[in-house]
Amino acid sequence: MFKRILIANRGEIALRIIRACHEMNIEAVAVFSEADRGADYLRQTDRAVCIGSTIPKESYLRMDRIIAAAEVTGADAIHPGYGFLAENAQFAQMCRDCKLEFIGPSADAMRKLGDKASARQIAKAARVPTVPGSDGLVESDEEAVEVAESIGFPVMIKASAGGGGRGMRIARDKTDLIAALKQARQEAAGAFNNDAIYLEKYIDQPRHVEVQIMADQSGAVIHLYERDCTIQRRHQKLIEEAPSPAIDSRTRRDLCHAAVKLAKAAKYTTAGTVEFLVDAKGKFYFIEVNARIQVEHPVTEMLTGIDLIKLQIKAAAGEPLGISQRSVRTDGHVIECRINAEDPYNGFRPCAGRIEKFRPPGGFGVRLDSHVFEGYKVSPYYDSLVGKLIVHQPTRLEAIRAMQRCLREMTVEPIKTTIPFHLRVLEHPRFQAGEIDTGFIERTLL
Ligand code: MV4
Repeated sequence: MFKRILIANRGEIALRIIRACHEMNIEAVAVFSEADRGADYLRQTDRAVCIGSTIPKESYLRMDRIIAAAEVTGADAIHPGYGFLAENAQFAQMCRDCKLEFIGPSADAMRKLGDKASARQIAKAARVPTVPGSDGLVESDEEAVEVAESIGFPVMIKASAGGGGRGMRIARDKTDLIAALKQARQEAAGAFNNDAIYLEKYIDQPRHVEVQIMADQSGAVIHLYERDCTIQRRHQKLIEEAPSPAIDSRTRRDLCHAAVKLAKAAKYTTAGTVEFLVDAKGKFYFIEVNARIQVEHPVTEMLTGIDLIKLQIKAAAGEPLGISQRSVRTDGHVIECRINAEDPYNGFRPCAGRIEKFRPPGGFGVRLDSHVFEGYKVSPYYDSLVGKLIVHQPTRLEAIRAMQRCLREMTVEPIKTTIPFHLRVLEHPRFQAGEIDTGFIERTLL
């Protein structure tokens, strides 16, 4: 097992990883930017090293400084958390070249899955259902028209280097398609330095359901069931829950089995998430893989009673998972609300500033993953997450009620937060009935 892990991240996820390390008797080394100097969570670490100025490019994205910090502190592994360098295959390779274990999959698996057209082909070859579309990249306008006419309009043009909703465009007919292809290529070239694109049939009003997987280095892969992340705004998730209210037990079995098949085909190791779209009929289609631990991982932890960060570290250290698929059981229903420092009445504009009053909620089945406290200054330079509120109850209705109670109990002042918006979603009859799709927020509440 590792002796000392360097955490190449900040905020709530850094604290989450520090806690897991200490429970495993592993020392935790933090890196921090000038903006995070003096932050409370840094006091929980055994060492903390400043790696640069406030802007991410000069600190949390500086691979050279992070590796240097690991070397001078004698760390034997690096945990990237989510965001920043978590899905950077070059960084993963650099760590391993420096004899530092990167807590994540191999650089090779990351590259193959990070390229969406390539991930689609791996899925197809493994007989995992994919959205009907092009066989790999589309190389010309003629090919795009041919594919679109065979699958039928509307179609979605996606950047192969994109993901998470970046670099997508809908085309409703042939004229639309020609113009959209050009724009999509230009955008992709600008945003990702890669103009490769592929085509998919447009799925109308889908739900977003993802499967948590964990794989050790001997080829054993388990799934830890699904999370439903359909409640999003502009590709930012707001609420996640499990089990998904949208799928029956047969679909669940097939979905989870598909995710495991894909992970095996890609020789995936450690923690990952396989994303699917679920259409109005309940049919599912693979869309992409997230090669990291995700923000919403606590939903699965509460549902299964399994600490995913500890399991991820174990897998990265080359140990067997020690958990069989049969022993993964789910219990009740879990809902998570992301509490962001944003003004929901003003286009979700980020609201940085000092938290003067902070009262966390509590009670039965309540978990708050947060690094903030009274006196904490929310920085405008980083994502605006101030905490994740997770409730665990026997049924979905009880979970909704408990979440409403917690959101009313919680106080974060004077900065604006998404708390009142969450209350509006939770009280909506359509949300309560589980009748939602990815357009719900925009159509119903904005
Ligand atoms: C789609 C789609 C409809 N049809 N692909 C957006 C995020 C990225 N992971 C995939 N996304 C979508 N891909 C096809 N072929 C609709 C979306 C989509 C979406 C997906 C999940 C959650 C929220 C969404 C919001 C808008 C669009």
